[in-house]
Amino acid sequence: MTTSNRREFLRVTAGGLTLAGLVGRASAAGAEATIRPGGHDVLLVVDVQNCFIPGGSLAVNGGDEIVPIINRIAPAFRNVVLTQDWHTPGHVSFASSHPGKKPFETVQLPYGTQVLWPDHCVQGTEGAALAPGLSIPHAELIIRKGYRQDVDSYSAFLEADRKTPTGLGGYLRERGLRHVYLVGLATDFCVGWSALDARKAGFAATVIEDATRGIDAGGSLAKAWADMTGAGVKRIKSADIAV
Ligand code: VGL
Ligand code: ZN
Repeated sequence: MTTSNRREFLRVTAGGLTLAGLVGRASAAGAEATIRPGGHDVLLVVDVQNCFIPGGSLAVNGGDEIVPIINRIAPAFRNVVLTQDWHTPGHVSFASSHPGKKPFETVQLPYGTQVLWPDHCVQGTEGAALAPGLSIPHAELIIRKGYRQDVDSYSAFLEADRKTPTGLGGYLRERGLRHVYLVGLATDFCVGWSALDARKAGFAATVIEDATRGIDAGGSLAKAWADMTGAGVKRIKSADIAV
């Protein structure tokens, strides 16, 4: 290293330290947003529907609180896909379709154990509509799921028989979208299952934690986070996204 090179090196290093100090202060104040979504990233907004917010038939606590958070970060994503839970009347996942059964009990179906729910998100009803105030005009696709009478679908990728694709995986792949950022309802069902299936299908997956809320039936929320962490799903906060 020549003397002038060394002087330049020291100057840059000193500058770097000053910058690091500033960044450190910003992050101590909680103001550091490090993630800038790009052309291979997609925001997947799961089931932000009337049924799942307070006042709805399968209300998730605080479900309405995520709407302004999602509205704030959505413009940072060039690509946004929404999902809608979209059941037939008398759907197999409804407790009302199983005489003697109550919501949150289970039944055995040909594809395995099914949790039974209050009637919710019936096709074309007000309950199935997107939550009021959700504002993502540039969203490109709405994937509907759970529309077959005898099969539920928590996941946006694969129905509950675990073999029928919704088409979302193919759509994302064809469009070169590789990293799925998930928000919406509910953390421990549709968001969690979608994140796990995204990983299984070879996508990177990140849940934006404060833009989700859980149902938490019988420890399901802790289990969902453990399963997601084990599968390599990342967990961030909305403040980490540069908007
Ligand atoms: C959901 C239960 C039943 C969800 C949908 O969106 O998480 N949960 N149907
Ligand atoms: Zn459902």
